[in-house]
Amino acid sequence: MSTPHICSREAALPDRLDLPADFRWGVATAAYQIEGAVDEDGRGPSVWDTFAARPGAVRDGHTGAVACDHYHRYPEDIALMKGLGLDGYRFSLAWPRIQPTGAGRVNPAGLAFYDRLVDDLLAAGLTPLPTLFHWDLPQGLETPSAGGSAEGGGWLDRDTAYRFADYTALVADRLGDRVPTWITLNEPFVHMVYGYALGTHAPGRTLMLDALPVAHHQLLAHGLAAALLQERGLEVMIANNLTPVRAASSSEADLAAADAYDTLHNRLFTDPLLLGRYPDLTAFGTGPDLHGAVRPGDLDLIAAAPLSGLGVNYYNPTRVAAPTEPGLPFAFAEIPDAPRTAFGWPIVPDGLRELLVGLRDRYGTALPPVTITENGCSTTEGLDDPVRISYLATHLDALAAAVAQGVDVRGYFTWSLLDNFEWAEGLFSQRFGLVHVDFETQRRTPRASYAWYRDLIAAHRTRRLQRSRPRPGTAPGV
Ligand code: IFM
Repeated sequence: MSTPHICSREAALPDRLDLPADFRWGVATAAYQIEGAVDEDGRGPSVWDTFAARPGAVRDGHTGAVACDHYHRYPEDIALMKGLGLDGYRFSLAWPRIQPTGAGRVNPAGLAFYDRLVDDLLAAGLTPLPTLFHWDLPQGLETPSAGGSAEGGGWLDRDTAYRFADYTALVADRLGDRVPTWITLNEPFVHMVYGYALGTHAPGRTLMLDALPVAHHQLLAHGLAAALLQERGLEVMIANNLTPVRAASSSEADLAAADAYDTLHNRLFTDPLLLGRYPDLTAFGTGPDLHGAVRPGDLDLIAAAPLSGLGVNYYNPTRVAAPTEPGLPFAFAEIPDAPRTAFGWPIVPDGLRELLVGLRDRYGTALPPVTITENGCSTTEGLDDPVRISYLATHLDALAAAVAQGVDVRGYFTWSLLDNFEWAEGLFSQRFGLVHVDFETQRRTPRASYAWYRDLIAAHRTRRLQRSRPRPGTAPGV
């Protein structure tokens, strides 16, 4: 006698193709990580040029001076994207290429580069999704010239938010006729922590909790820029690195530590954007004014411009325990039994579902549609990269599970198209690309994951067509 099936097809977990018909597929990159050409055509220096030149700041002394030479090779890179059959391409604009000192004078050659890029993307059938700031602040704003504000430079200085707004307006005026949706900032949490609290990224400040005003000034910049974009009829998103936070145990102390970390990593940015207020930051030694950075009206401005989408960059969950030493109100704990990427990051695909469902449960109707603006892994594999394929496949299954649980997710942009300059890790050690880059010759070679992603997109598109075709017997005249 055969065993009865206990799991019908209908009851099976959704798979990675069970995504809405209009779901958008893409890849993501960032200017300093791929462009190179840092001294060409009038580009000014960025804080990353300065930081990478410091002995010991970046592994093996690498810099982004050449990176993937995308500035010259972008037609080849667009052809690679076209080969994937993508809907869109998320990239960032280098502010110092457009305004060499971060204020005032505009560099026509810098704008012209992004003009060409946008035109060529559109010609290849790809929707451009630019990010206005992905960490390469013009050096001129970090070290203001005489007469500039002396609050500390960069994002410690409130004035940087207003300079960002000026830059946004001029770029939107140039490209807004062809670019419908804009991402203001990439990962303001990571930029604040690594750039200003710990000093492992540019500009290399080690302020610990005194870095908190950086969060507010970035959010203020977002709010000012969002208003300008919306005045021009453009859609606005912001991309942050978010993580589901797990307590190491159900003890009160561990739960409190997990709550504190969740507040710092996730709610510090998402609450003001979606709810118009900061979470309780007393565990971090400040009130809701973030060490005096918040001025009347700022929060209204930050929340005023409705987001057309929230960009979520997901890499892994974070496990947290009560601190064992004075200082921060949490300590990091290992995630047991998880496989790891080359970076050592735990691979936990279900963390993506957990994060998305958690966001929906926390913010309810205040949560705009979500797009996964980054997800991917670094591996030590060569051209054959089954670990990357499995990472992408399992994370997309988790995404489909979140959609099945009612979360409105509109797209997925994998990090990254190319191996690239991975910040403090330099060029060679953390390879995230669907396409391998030989940094000596700049030869690009698609990995197995490139073909896998291309086929997945094609399969989803076929399903899309099948779904949009009228069912037999229902079409008019049949
Ligand atoms: O390379 C980075 C990217 O710039 C921001 N998000 C995480 C990626 C991998 O570390």
